[in-house]
Amino acid sequence: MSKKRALLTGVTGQDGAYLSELLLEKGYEVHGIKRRSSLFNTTRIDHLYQDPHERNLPFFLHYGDLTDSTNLIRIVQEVQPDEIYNLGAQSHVQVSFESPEYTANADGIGALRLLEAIRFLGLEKKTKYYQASTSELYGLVQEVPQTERTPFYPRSPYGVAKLYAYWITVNYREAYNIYACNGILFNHESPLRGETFVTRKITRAVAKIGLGLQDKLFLGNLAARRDWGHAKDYVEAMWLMLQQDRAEDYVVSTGVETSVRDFVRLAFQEIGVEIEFQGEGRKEVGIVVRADDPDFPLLPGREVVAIDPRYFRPAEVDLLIGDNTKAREKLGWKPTYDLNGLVQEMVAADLDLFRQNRVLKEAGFLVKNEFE
Ligand code: NDP
Ligand code: GDR
Repeated sequence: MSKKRALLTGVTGQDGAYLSELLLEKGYEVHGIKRRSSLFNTTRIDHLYQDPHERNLPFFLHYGDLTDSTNLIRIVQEVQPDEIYNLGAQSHVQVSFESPEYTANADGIGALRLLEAIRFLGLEKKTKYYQASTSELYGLVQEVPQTERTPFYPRSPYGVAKLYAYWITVNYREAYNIYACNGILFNHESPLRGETFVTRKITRAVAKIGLGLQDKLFLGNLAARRDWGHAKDYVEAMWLMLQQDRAEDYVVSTGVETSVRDFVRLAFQEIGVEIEFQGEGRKEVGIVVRADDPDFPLLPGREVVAIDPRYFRPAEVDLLIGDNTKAREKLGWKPTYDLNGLVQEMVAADLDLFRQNRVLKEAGFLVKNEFE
């Protein structure tokens, strides 16, 4: 039997990298769409992509963009995928307030373009479609925990764009009988997480503060609560959704919520540092109480966390926590990482990264920008 063929948008992102690995392990031929960039943007997948002349993994990259219909149609026609995973997006909530129209185009209409490509090319019976939907659809809390039936109330241009993508996926399933699913994924993180999302920003800062490369970590809303899982677990759920008899939508979450403030505490604990938060509102600060590990000798009383109002959002999502009962029961999926395991892996990876950079710096080979 010939290999199953998958086409991924967002292949250069966090989830694209983990999902590519998973699909290659499962024997798929994997095709990814990457954007043209003036700098290399394939760091997360370089270990999978080899020189075409030496290739041994069935992993192929195509230039493209979710805002470009003709390009998407051509790639879908060439690849004739059994499965499309639409992971590409302007995925940063705060940035969506700065670039709302672009976010709507890529994140909302992008999904429509792919679904139309399936229909236009007559692939309705062949090609299954996964839409990267999000807990940001719930936005302003209507119900706790959130399930597949909880009403949506998005709170950002990103959330609103993803709401369109969610419903157009449902609509093409019902109107044209396309096997199309929404994975309503809650926040998922990893050492590959983009540096400006809050978890990675925290673990990078903890590593750099511990190694004496940064003074302080500036954050926005410390009270926000999220349900954080590991990306490696969540890409497994994406794949499972496309292997069922019927296309349906699923919440994927851990069912445990934690505040940003507690995530900071946990991350500092990984380097043996206990911190305490003092003060209120925009004056709140995180102070070192104790530092047990001689490798990270932070002085008690030192202020290592402070608030910078620029990181507050025009409209905030206060609390997200998902009920993953349906995914557990119907997909047989469950998370294998808990929050401690996730934080441990992320801090350890960032310590490795910045230790290497420190060695390079001391030897006079500073990698530019890596300390920024
Ligand atoms: P990332 O931000 O890490 O990756 C996004 C990917 O989309 C990158 O490959 C990026 O390319 C690509 N991309 C951005 N704009 C376009 C465009 N116009 N055309 C084509 N590709 C584009 O996101 P994640 O991997 O974390 O998330 C994957 C998907 O899941 C996203 O759709 C996100 O919105 C959604 N999601 C994520 C959750 C999470 O917690 N991680 C939770 C729920 C949903 P480049 O590398 O060139 O920037
Ligand atoms: P989110 O993730 O908005 O949930 O979207 P992010 O990590 O950006 O924010 C989580 C919460 O932390 C608060 N916060 C800060 N956030 C950032 N980025 N930087 C800060 O300095 C900071 N300080 C506090 C935020 O206000 C927020 O409440 C992510 C993305 O991956 C989306 O694509 C995805 O759909 C959702 O998760 C589920």
